[in-house]
Amino acid sequence: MPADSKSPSLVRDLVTLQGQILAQQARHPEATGTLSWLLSALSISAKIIASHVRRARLEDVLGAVGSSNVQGEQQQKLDVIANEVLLRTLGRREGVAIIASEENEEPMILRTEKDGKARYCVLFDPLDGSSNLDVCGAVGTIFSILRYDRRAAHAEDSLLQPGSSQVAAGYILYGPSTVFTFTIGNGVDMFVLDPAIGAFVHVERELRIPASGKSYSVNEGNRLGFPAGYQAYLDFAQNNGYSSRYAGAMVADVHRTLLKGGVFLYPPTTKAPAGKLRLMYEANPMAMLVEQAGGKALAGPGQRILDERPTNIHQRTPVIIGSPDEVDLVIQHLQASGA
Ligand code: AHM
Ligand code: MG
Repeated sequence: MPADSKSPSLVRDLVTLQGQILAQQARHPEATGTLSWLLSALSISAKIIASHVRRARLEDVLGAVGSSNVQGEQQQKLDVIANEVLLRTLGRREGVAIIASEENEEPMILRTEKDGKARYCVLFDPLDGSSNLDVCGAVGTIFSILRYDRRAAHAEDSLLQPGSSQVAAGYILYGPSTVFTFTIGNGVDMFVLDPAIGAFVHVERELRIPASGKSYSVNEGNRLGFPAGYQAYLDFAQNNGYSSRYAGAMVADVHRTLLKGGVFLYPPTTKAPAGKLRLMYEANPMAMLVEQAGGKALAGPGQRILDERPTNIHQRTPVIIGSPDEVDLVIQHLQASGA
């Protein structure tokens, strides 16, 4: 029976993550397929981590391991599991030269032969927002891919590139659905895992963030420790009908901001004067995604996150990220207060 607009169809026009990656690769005849292979490793890792997250209570892997990570923060059992999954899955791909994880003090230098096939460094936060796990809240994985610089004097120096050099970046949100969002620098694509067929299905092509949105996302419990400009912005937002939305997991908060508009903030505080979030594992990849979707990502007035020059792979940065009009409003308040 010919399909018409009224008859419901059981067979959707499915584009999977794998299909989309191969289609993008085909548009670049010079491509070797190495990046596609990495993205496919990330998608397999995402499916494995999603299944652990879903079964966490049943597998008795909730709670802390009792150790701290390099940031001095309590590691959850699932932080360790997600880290292992990514290290193993990516570590086997011969295109990967170096892996750096928020959970490991030192990067893993895997393959650095000058004439070898290794071309990329992969950095990730394996399970962002993991303190949400115990209460069945959303968590995520964030990744950033940099080109491996064979000319660097020390292999690790290859990692210390500004975010503007990222080749690809993305996140996986483990929520009511598992969502895979990424960019290779030509727009943002979004996929949702269809558990019935075990594949990520394309749901958004060239996603655009709304130009504005009356919603701010920040841990207001820290408000008294924020610089005056942030407090002035919050006064402005509250006097102008804004909603407050904060999941406590950057992936969930940035995901909502990308779809609905608004601004996500992690300001400097008196306790953490450089902010809490990590430049290379969290801020850079999210900044690339949001800019690719038409948004803005700054650390302060005139400080584009993607232009920050890292000196340490674990360094932190303040984050003001979201709809362009809303980021501008925050910056105006920071400038007015002399911040
Ligand atoms: P994590 O990587 O240790 O999970 O910490 C990062 C998380 C972000 O996902 C979230 O935005 C922020 O920390 C929440 O911090 P806070 O509890 O201070 O609001
Ligand atoms: Mg994190």
